[in-house]
Amino acid sequence: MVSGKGVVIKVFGLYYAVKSGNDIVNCFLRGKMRQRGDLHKYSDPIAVGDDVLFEIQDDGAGVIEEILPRKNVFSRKEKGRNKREDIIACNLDQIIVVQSFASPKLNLRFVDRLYVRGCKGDIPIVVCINKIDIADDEIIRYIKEYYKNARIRISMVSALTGEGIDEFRKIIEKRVSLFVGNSGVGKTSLLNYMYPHLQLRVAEISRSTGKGRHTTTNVEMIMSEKKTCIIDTPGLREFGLMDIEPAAVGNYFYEFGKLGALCSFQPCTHDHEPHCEIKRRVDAGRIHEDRYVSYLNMLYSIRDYHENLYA
Ligand SMILES: Nc1nc2c(ncn2[C@@H]2O[C@H](COP(=O)(O)OP(=O)(O)OP(=O)(O)O)[C@@H](O)[C@H]2O)c(=O)[nH]1
Ligand SMILES: [Mg+2]
Ligand SMILES: [Zn+2]
Repeated sequence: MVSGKGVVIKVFGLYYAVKSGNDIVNCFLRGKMRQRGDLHKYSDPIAVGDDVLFEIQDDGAGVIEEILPRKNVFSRKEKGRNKREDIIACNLDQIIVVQSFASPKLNLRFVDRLYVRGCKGDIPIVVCINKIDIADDEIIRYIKEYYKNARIRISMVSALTGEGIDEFRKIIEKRVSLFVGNSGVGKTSLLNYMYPHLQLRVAEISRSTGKGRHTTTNVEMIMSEKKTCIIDTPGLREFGLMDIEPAAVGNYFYEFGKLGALCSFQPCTHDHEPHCEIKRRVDAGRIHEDRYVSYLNMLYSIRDYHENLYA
């Protein structure tokens, strides 16, 4: 019996593709692993990015015997008490939130939600805004204004012309990065531009907005040179923030940060309380109003969820 250690690079049904050295071994999971208490809350106990120990049986089939401890887990949970968590990937160095300036339309609230999700899981976030070739100065200025003082790293690039890619490449080199973003923003196109030998499948140029159809259908880890690992995902639309307390949401907005201590009410959620320092700064134009609205949006959806849960 041959045994080995590897990393899960793709999940398909009950099978897992495990990369070990230069080999890819198709494995299934030893039954007892599905019974393990700590993994029971997940819809699938193993995900892309997992380090595993496996054995190859005499009949040639690979069997995963052990999942090694995880550095972190990026998961998604649907609303509802009995829903299990889907792990999207684990053992990440960073999450790259990919957006496009247009087609599909820029969605900074989505970025903000993912940012909070990542912070909560202690995973650094980098924002990459693609298709700068079709951007005008106004939208570029808007994005910079929106995130002023937010301490969020933003890379503006084009997978078509290559603008900004050299700098972006430095961010992902030698790290394990998860690419997330709605369908059509160009996640796979960026990977193809940087690593042309991969020849990953992207949407046809003729497809207009990317809504409703996914070109990438599986989460998959792509290895490239110099220990760079990238995990491409199908367009991700929703993920919950239900495990965050309403009063803690503001802590994830860096530019609100320490100001919260100056609010008269404690704890302050910066929406209805009088003499709120955050609201004062929004009125004075020091925090972007749309970013504040994005905060309120998150606060209300989390609050709604908590209220309905205990109602
Ligand atoms: N103008 C312009 N178009 C781009 C750029 N990058 C990608 N596109 C186009 O955007 C469309 C979608 O690209 P994909 O790479 O398939 O997008 P994706 O994010 O991987 O989408 P899913 O796999 O469905 O999640 C394609 O038609 C690309 O040609 C860019 O930098 N500029
Ligand atoms: Mg894709
Ligand atoms: Zn306040």
